[in-house]
Amino acid sequence: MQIFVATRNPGKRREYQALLSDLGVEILTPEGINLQLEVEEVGKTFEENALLKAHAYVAAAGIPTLADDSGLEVDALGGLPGILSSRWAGPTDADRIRKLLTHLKDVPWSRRSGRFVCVAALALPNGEVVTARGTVEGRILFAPRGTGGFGYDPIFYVTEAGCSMAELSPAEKNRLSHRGRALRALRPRIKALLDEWGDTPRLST
Ligand code: ITT
Repeated sequence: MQIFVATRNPGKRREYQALLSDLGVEILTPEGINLQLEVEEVGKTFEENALLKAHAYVAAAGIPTLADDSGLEVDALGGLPGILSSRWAGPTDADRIRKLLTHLKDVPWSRRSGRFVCVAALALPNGEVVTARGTVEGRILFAPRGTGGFGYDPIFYVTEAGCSMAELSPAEKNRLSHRGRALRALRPRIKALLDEWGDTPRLST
């Protein structure tokens, strides 16, 4: 079976490749099938935006499609950047990290709590769609630590790991992360699909 991993973010794509690797599915990406799609993320929640992406991409690709909307909620900022995580500063990860650290410069460790959130959506060409949410709790560090992952990982201290997200190996990040948790919740559905869609027409790459 082929699954279309509908993200333009290479960091997310790497993680999905590892998270799906044991299922024996072929992973297609927007670059791989030369699909350029601009999905306006006009939803007010991670769920709404994940559905917008999944529906738009499944209509274009015509095969089971996985998309996610994710981001970092910071309690001292009333949940920002949240669904705006990729857009509130930019265009680079360094720009976004700098903006967040500037906003939090006078906030003490005890009030730097937050969480990564991921809502993953699996959409089928017949219109069926299922979503799952994963979160991981932590605190925003005062300065970046570590070189792994992507995005805000270097400034996110993962409470249950005792280090930054960027100090975890890729496998450890996938075990603890919001994305890993959301995808594990979707796995039974993906496995069921392997039976339902196993020998449907494939996209050539
Ligand atoms: P697609 O919409 O094409 O998937 P995107 O990067 O724009 O790519 P989002 O709209 O979901 O995706 O924005 C998510 C942003 O939240 C992402 O760009 C990072 O800045 C941040 N983010 C999400 N997951 C993250 C993670 O695991 N580690 C670090 N930062 C993350």
